[in-house]
Amino acid sequence: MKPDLFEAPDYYNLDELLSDEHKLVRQAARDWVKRDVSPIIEEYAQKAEFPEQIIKGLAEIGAFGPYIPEEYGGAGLDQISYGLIMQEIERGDSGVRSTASVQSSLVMYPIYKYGNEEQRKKYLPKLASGEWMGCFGLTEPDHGSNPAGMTTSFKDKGDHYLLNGAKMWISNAPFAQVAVVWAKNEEGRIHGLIVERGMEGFSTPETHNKWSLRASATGELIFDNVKVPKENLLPNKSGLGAPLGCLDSARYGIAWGAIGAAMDCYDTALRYSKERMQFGKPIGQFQLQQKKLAEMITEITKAQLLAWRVGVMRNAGTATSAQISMAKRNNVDMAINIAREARQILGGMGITGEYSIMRHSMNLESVITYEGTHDIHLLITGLDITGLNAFQ
Ligand code: TGC
Ligand code: FAD
Repeated sequence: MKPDLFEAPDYYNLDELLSDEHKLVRQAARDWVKRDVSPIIEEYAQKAEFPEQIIKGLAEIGAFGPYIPEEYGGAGLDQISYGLIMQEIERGDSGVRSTASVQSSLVMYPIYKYGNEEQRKKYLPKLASGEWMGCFGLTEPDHGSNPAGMTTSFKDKGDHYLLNGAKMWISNAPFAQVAVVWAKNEEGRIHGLIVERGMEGFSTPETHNKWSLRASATGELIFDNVKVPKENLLPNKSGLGAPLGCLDSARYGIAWGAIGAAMDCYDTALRYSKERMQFGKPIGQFQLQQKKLAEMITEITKAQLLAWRVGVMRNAGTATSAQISMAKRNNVDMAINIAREARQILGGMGITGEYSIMRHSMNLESVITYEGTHDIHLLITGLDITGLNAFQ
């Protein structure tokens, strides 16, 4: 792969909206991606393997629990810093950002928000340091967009719960020590349970043959009469709103992360367009290529403003789920379109692993599907503005 020459675009001087702390946090993440991710990521994506050696670095840049209070091992940062960290990581690779998103928003967040003090103290510091990795089990083979229909269930057996069922498409599953699993009790109410690797009847087979997110490990969670200690139930929230509340946090991170992937594609294509000569001119001098590049920077700038504004509202505690959905949907769509256009600017070279664009493009096919598909987020906006439910 070519050396990482990335220079971040900032067409509207949006840095003026950031504090010194935001810029420091971003710089640390950016430096780390250049040093520890860019040189190895193509090779790991090609061999479809998660680079476990990056876990320590992710913890050091504050990517595990950026907004979790420091007393639990988190970085105690605000939502803009969290977003900027996700942007920088996904600039390197969406799969690496997935690992961080899941650990922070889908494992640490529910334990922090819905767990008791004992659970927070037991799990959060180890998850923040990367000593333990976590995964989040909501999706099932027959219930993806409609998680309310889940069939994974648990029964109260007096001194423990007995868990049965299966989850599918679970990021980090093959190596996670801890799984936050959503399952129904005997009354059909959804609860979160912390399941640990090593519990009898719990297995995590890896999902192979992915053409997308190849540097992220994906797997299933199988529960065959797993005895879960009663103290592993998250006591402070139940119902579908509990897992969906975690998704708000992760979807917000993705809205920023997608900007990173788009920036990387744009920056690569811009540089290439000034170096690649055809018909005696740099291809960037042709209007057709300029149109692509000009539209890319316009869309990136709009996406940056959207993400920043949602971040401000999240800091104030006023962002609605529907507002977050709009940002996730818009920004991922923006990134996938930019990846496609940028790939064309590179001609044949664009399909090779010499450049990051094709990898981003393939990764974004997962990003536009997980955490709620492109369609589902549109329907969330539709419901919000009309008051009419078009899901069912
Ligand atoms: P609905 O009746 O609308 O809602 C049920 C209850 O949940 C509440 N709620 C929310 N709460 C917090 N945050 C949200 N975003 C919420 N959305 C809804 C709602 O108020 C209600 O509460 P209550 O108290 O009245 O019961 O539920 P529905 O069954 O009609 O479904 C709505 C729908 C389709 C929008 C929802 O199911 C959905 O978002 N589906 C998409 C599923 C999804 O996003 N799955 C993601 C799995 S995790 C993942 O992909 C990780 S990838 C990670 C990585 O690698 O980065
Ligand atoms: P389906 O729900 O079957 O949807 C298929 C198509 O139908 C989509 O186009 C969808 O938009 C459309 N559709 C569905 N319902 C409607 C409707 N009401 N109206 C109109 N169109 C509709 N899940 C986890 O729980 N944890 C994870 O860590 C995780 N990681 C993932 C990693 C990867 C790489 C991938 C690909 C997925 C991951 N997921 C995870 C699962 C992901 O959240 C689901 O794939 C996603 O929610 C969609 O579900 P589905 O794949 O079952 O598609």
